[in-house]
Amino acid sequence: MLTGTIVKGIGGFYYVKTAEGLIECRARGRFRKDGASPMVGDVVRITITTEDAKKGSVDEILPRKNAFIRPPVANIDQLVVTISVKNPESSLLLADQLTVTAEAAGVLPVICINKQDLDEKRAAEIQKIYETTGYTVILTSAKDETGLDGLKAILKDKITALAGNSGVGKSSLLNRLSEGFSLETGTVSNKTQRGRHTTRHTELLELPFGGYVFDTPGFSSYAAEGITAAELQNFFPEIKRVEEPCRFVGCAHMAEPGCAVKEAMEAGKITPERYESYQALYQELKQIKPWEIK
Ligand SMILES: Nc1nc2c(ncn2[C@@H]2O[C@H](COP(=O)(O)OP(=O)(O)OP(=O)(O)O)[C@@H](O)[C@H]2O)c(=O)[nH]1
Ligand SMILES: [Mg+2]
Ligand SMILES: [Zn+2]
Repeated sequence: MLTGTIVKGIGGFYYVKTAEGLIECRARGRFRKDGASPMVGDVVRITITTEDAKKGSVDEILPRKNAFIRPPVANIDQLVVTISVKNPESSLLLADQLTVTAEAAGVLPVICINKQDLDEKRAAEIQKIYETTGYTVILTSAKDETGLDGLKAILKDKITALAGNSGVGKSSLLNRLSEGFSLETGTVSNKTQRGRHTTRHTELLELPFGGYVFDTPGFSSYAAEGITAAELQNFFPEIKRVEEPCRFVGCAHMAEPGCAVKEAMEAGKITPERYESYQALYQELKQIKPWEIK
């Protein structure tokens, strides 16, 4: 029996990196029945099934540290939330769906503002918005190769997933980090200002300077999974830091009178953009019935 890590999964095949090399595996039937199918990032036990020792079967998934549906990854140390300054237009709501998803799983988000070359001023504005969260914020340009040392320092010796909507430049950034990477990159449509969903499958890559990184496909939404509207405030660090109590116990910080969170926003401790994301996500989570929460 061999142990390894799933680095890619395509069409029912899982590519498992082991001490004996890369083995193409099928999952055993019972995974499908249990509903716990293997994910990229899973540490698994496999059995070799062919004489040339190139193929095998996944027999067991070892306990996960964490697992996400969007992006579809398991066992990460941190999530790099990638935002583009423009082309495609920066979607802070999408970014905040990701920071909340990470926080809810106990994973630290890092904010990467890419395509800095396209609009320095807007890049600085987005940087300011995220500085109030306390998260590490970096500015990059995969085109001009700026900010890459900062990105490397964040990725070094950790297991990181790069996430963000299609076209923000996740694969382009990774291609700049190693001579050995040749990830496919796409274009952004001039007409719709959308990426083309170039990366179709999550892939786990080994960094030449230590650590591992997942390139993931971009999605148009990252619905925060498995949390309730009432819990949402715990996943906005700048809201959690508000010490003054609201007038009403159990205040949802939506539009109640005497809301300390609203006051903190007016005092500049929370940005209007993040507060807006909180409110939009709260509304969204409120629609979910309790029995729909996993
Ligand atoms: N100007 C500029 N263009 C960039 C930068 N980074 C990426 N691009 C361009 O943006 C487009 C999309 O880049 P990708 O790396 O494919 O984006 P992605 O996030 O991997 O997208 P998906 O795989 O579809 O999720 C390509 O045309 C890149 O050349 C940057 O820093 N500046
Ligand atoms: Mg990509
Ligand atoms: Zn309140």
